Amino acid sequence: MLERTFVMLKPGVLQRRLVGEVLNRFERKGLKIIALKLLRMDRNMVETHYAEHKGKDFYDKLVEYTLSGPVIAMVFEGEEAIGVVRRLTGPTALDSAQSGTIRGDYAARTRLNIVHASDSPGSAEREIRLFFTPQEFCEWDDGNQDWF
Ligand code: FUP
Repeated sequence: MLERTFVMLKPGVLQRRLVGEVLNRFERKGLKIIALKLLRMDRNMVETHYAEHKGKDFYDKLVEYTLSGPVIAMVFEGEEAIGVVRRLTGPTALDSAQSGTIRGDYAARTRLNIVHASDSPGSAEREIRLFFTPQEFCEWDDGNQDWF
Protein backbone atom coordinates (compact mmCIF):
# COMPACT_ATOMS: atom_id res chain seq x y z
CA MET A 1 0.00 0.00 0.00
CA LEU A 2 1.25 3.48 -0.85
CA GLU A 3 1.94 5.28 2.43
CA ARG A 4 3.27 8.60 3.70
CA THR A 5 5.54 8.80 6.70
CA PHE A 6 7.17 11.55 8.72
CA VAL A 7 10.92 11.67 9.37
CA MET A 8 12.84 14.22 11.42
CA LEU A 9 16.61 14.57 11.42
CA LYS A 10 17.44 15.68 14.97
CA PRO A 11 19.84 18.54 15.86
CA GLY A 12 22.85 16.21 16.13
CA VAL A 13 22.62 15.37 12.43
CA LEU A 14 23.17 19.01 11.52
CA GLN A 15 25.76 19.57 14.26
CA ARG A 16 27.74 16.56 13.01
CA ARG A 17 27.25 17.52 9.30
CA LEU A 18 25.56 14.20 8.54
CA VAL A 19 22.49 15.53 6.71
CA GLY A 20 23.58 14.30 3.29
CA GLU A 21 24.61 10.86 4.54
CA VAL A 22 21.39 10.24 6.44
CA LEU A 23 19.17 11.56 3.64
CA ASN A 24 21.04 9.31 1.24
CA ARG A 25 19.95 6.21 3.20
CA PHE A 26 16.31 7.04 2.54
CA GLU A 27 16.73 8.28 -0.98
CA ARG A 28 18.78 5.36 -2.31
CA LYS A 29 16.02 3.02 -1.09
CA GLY A 30 13.68 4.75 -3.50
CA LEU A 31 11.56 6.71 -1.06
CA LYS A 32 10.12 9.86 -2.59
CA ILE A 33 10.49 13.21 -0.78
CA ILE A 34 7.23 15.10 -1.04
CA ALA A 35 7.81 17.72 1.69
CA LEU A 36 10.97 18.96 3.41
CA LYS A 37 12.08 21.88 5.57
CA LEU A 38 14.71 23.13 8.00
CA LEU A 39 13.22 24.60 11.17
CA ARG A 40 13.81 25.33 14.80
CA MET A 41 11.04 23.72 16.87
CA ASP A 42 9.70 25.70 19.83
CA ARG A 43 9.09 24.12 23.24
CA ASN A 44 5.36 23.84 22.68
CA MET A 45 5.86 21.94 19.43
CA VAL A 46 8.42 19.58 20.99
CA GLU A 47 6.09 18.88 23.91
CA THR A 48 3.23 18.13 21.51
CA HIS A 49 5.42 15.86 19.39
CA TYR A 50 6.70 13.90 22.42
CA ALA A 51 3.51 14.09 24.53
CA GLU A 52 3.40 10.30 24.99
CA HIS A 53 6.72 10.47 26.89
CA LYS A 54 5.82 13.24 29.35
CA GLY A 55 6.73 12.17 32.89
CA LYS A 56 9.27 9.53 31.83
CA ASP A 57 12.79 9.79 33.26
CA PHE A 58 14.34 10.69 29.89
CA TYR A 59 11.68 13.27 28.93
CA ASP A 60 13.38 16.52 30.05
CA LYS A 61 16.67 15.61 28.39
CA LEU A 62 14.86 14.53 25.24
CA VAL A 63 13.09 17.90 25.06
CA GLU A 64 16.34 19.84 25.67
CA TYR A 65 18.17 17.85 23.01
CA THR A 66 15.40 18.44 20.47
CA LEU A 67 15.54 22.19 21.24
CA SER A 68 19.35 22.36 21.00
CA GLY A 69 19.41 23.29 17.31
CA PRO A 70 17.45 23.13 14.09
CA VAL A 71 15.88 19.95 12.76
CA ILE A 72 15.03 18.82 9.24
CA ALA A 73 11.46 17.62 8.83
CA MET A 74 10.35 15.63 5.82
CA VAL A 75 7.60 13.45 4.45
CA PHE A 76 8.40 10.40 2.38
CA GLU A 77 6.00 8.54 0.15
CA GLY A 78 6.40 4.95 -0.99
CA GLU A 79 5.03 1.42 -0.88
CA GLU A 80 4.79 0.42 2.82
CA ALA A 81 6.83 3.55 3.57
CA ILE A 82 6.18 3.52 7.34
CA GLY A 83 7.72 0.06 7.86
CA VAL A 84 10.43 0.57 5.23
CA VAL A 85 11.61 3.75 6.99
CA ARG A 86 11.49 2.17 10.47
CA ARG A 87 13.65 -0.73 9.25
CA LEU A 88 16.17 1.68 7.70
CA THR A 89 16.19 3.67 10.94
CA GLY A 90 16.63 0.70 13.28
CA PRO A 91 15.17 0.19 16.76
CA THR A 92 14.98 2.89 19.43
CA ALA A 93 17.19 1.14 22.00
CA LEU A 94 20.76 1.38 20.81
CA ASP A 95 21.78 -2.00 22.16
CA SER A 96 19.33 -3.49 19.60
CA ALA A 97 20.22 -1.22 16.66
CA GLN A 98 22.19 -3.34 14.20
CA SER A 99 25.05 -1.99 12.12
CA GLY A 100 23.67 -1.13 8.70
CA THR A 101 20.73 0.77 10.18
CA ILE A 102 20.97 4.56 10.55
CA ARG A 103 20.86 4.44 14.34
CA GLY A 104 23.19 1.44 14.43
CA ASP A 105 25.72 3.26 12.28
CA TYR A 106 25.53 6.85 13.56
CA ALA A 107 24.15 6.96 17.10
CA ALA A 108 26.05 6.20 20.29
CA ARG A 109 23.25 6.85 22.81
CA THR A 110 19.52 6.09 22.78
CA ARG A 111 18.68 9.67 23.77
CA LEU A 112 20.75 11.07 20.89
CA ASN A 113 19.44 8.63 18.35
CA ILE A 114 19.72 10.87 15.31
CA VAL A 115 16.37 10.39 13.63
CA HIS A 116 12.69 10.23 14.41
CA ALA A 117 10.38 8.19 12.17
CA SER A 118 6.64 7.57 12.50
CA ASP A 119 5.81 4.13 13.88
CA SER A 120 2.20 3.72 12.65
CA PRO A 121 -0.31 5.24 10.20
CA GLY A 122 -1.92 7.14 13.09
CA SER A 123 1.32 8.71 14.29
CA ALA A 124 2.38 9.48 10.70
CA GLU A 125 -0.84 11.41 10.12
CA ARG A 126 -0.58 13.30 13.42
CA GLU A 127 3.12 14.15 12.97
CA ILE A 128 2.73 15.24 9.35
CA ARG A 129 -0.08 17.57 10.43
CA LEU A 130 2.03 19.01 13.27
CA PHE A 131 4.90 19.94 10.95
CA PHE A 132 3.38 20.68 7.54
CA THR A 133 0.49 22.53 5.95
CA PRO A 134 -1.12 21.04 2.81
CA GLN A 135 0.48 23.84 0.74
CA GLU A 136 3.96 22.61 1.65
CA PHE A 137 3.60 19.34 -0.27
CA CYS A 138 4.97 18.90 -3.76
CA GLU A 139 3.56 16.05 -5.82
CA TRP A 140 5.76 14.80 -8.65
CA ASP A 141 6.20 11.68 -10.76
CA ASP A 142 9.15 9.53 -11.72
CA GLY A 143 8.77 10.09 -15.45
CA ASN A 144 7.29 6.62 -15.93
CA GLN A 145 10.58 4.91 -15.16
CA ASP A 146 10.11 1.76 -13.14
CA TRP A 147 13.17 2.25 -10.90
CA PHE A 148 11.59 1.29 -7.69
P1 FUP B 1 11.08 6.14 18.36
O1 FUP B 1 9.64 6.01 17.93
O2 FUP B 1 11.94 5.01 17.87
O3 FUP B 1 11.68 7.51 18.11
O4 FUP B 1 11.12 5.95 19.92
P2 FUP B 1 10.27 6.50 21.12
O5 FUP B 1 9.09 7.29 20.66
O6 FUP B 1 10.05 5.36 22.06
O7 FUP B 1 11.31 7.48 21.81
C1 FUP B 1 11.41 8.82 21.45
C2 FUP B 1 12.73 9.36 21.89
O8 FUP B 1 12.86 9.26 23.29
C3 FUP B 1 13.91 8.60 21.35
F1 FUP B 1 14.26 9.06 20.14
C4 FUP B 1 14.97 8.84 22.37
C5 FUP B 1 14.21 9.03 23.64
N1 FUP B 1 14.28 7.83 24.52
C6 FUP B 1 15.25 7.84 25.50
O9 FUP B 1 16.04 8.77 25.63
N2 FUP B 1 15.33 6.74 26.32
C7 FUP B 1 14.47 5.68 26.19
O10 FUP B 1 14.60 4.72 26.96
C8 FUP B 1 13.48 5.70 25.19
C9 FUP B 1 13.42 6.80 24.36
